[in-house]
Amino acid sequence: MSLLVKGGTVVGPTGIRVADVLVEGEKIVAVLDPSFSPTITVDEVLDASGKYVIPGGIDAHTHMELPFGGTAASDTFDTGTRAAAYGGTTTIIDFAVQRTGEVVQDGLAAWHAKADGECHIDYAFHMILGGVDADALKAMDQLVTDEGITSFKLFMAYPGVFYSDDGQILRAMQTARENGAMIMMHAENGIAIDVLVQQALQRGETDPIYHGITRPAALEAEATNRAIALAEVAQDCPLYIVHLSASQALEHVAAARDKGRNVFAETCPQYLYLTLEDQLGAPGFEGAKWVCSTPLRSGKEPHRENLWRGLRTNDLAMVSTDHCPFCMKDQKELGIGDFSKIPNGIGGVEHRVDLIYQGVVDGQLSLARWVETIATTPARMFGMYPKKGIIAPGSDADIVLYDPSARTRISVETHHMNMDHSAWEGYEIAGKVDTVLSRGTVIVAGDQYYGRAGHGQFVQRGLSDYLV
Ligand code: DUC
Ligand code: ZN
Ligand code: ZN
Repeated sequence: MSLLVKGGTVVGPTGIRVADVLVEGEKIVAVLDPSFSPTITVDEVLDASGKYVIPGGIDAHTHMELPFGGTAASDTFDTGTRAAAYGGTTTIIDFAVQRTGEVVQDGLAAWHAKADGECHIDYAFHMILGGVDADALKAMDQLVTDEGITSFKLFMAYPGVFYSDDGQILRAMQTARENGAMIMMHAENGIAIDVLVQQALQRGETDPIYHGITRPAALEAEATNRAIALAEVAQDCPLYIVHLSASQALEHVAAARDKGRNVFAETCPQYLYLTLEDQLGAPGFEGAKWVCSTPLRSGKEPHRENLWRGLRTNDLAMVSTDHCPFCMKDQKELGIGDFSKIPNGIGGVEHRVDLIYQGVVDGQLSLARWVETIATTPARMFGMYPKKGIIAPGSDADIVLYDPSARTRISVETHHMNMDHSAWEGYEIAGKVDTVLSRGTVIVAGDQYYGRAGHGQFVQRGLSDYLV
């Protein structure tokens, strides 16, 4: 089966130009000057005139079906990857979990069992290490060598759940420095946060907004700085800070990068647009919709402006969602009367490509940087480039036709995630995902969905392109 994506504006790391994209089977085979195309015979032509032709989005931070906070994230691999496809994301990297006391490989096998045959788009895994011990350190080597899993998430937060102490973190970093893996860090000082949470509850401060107030920016910054120091001691082990939300944490990342360190960070759409006061502080229990960690930050401080600037300057490498959806009913409601029992997470896998495109419309990012932050850099950061993340001969034909003249209005009434609310209700985007191809197959065309569970394949990843 051959297909020509014709007349669109191809956006990528080598420039922005009108070009035709020739697809054979699952691969891109040529990016052609339009004057060549009339000589080519194909089975199907997709008219892309007036549209941007971009590599399919890569969301490098999702939590489908994650058991967490006394419940489980409400999107399955089936519903979550279908929603992602609608939103122009054609690859996710989800977090497989090793719980404390569990064999790492067993945790991985459990995640494969959840995802196998269920995904509408391609998928890969990072591994959460919930118990760093001698066996887990050995398992890191095995996962890098044999399983295509080259990044490991550790938590400085959540004592008693996923928490690693500094000694465990250092050992994992030393192992990663040897085998080339990336250490991903949830950087919040969870021991201090737990004290603040207990004190708040004793004062009767139980509303959702206290989730944010008890996780101050200073404790994200402190943990970020500590992680950077530990990585330095581990011979500059590659370190990637996840869901960075606070300016003060960004300053530590920027300072380390200025010194040439192997330090990277992502942020998420929620931290670029939403605030502690407006969302987490919504009346009654409403704010529970936006309980996530790291938390939304105060709109009275310049966090959002600084995060957009960080994306421009590459101190923030990319944007992921930390998609971890919970319904209000029976899930977020677990925390009525006690914010610390609200399951942490926001669902957004469907909206990342649009929300960051709105940054282009608002003058925050260039068109090229949009594509870098949502597709190309995630592919390079996590060892999938150039299979993914670029429109180029030899790459998978994961292609999005994006229509800058159409609009998207986000609502629970129209989204495809398995959630009973939207964290983005009423948001309007001046652009729209028009057509989505996954490995050469059209899975979204306008409002029509042609994808299927089981189309998505597991991607074995290599080491990061950014390793020194
Ligand atoms: N933060 C969240 O908000 N949800 C899942 C895990 C995490 O670190
Ligand atoms: Zn986290
Ligand atoms: Zn997460």
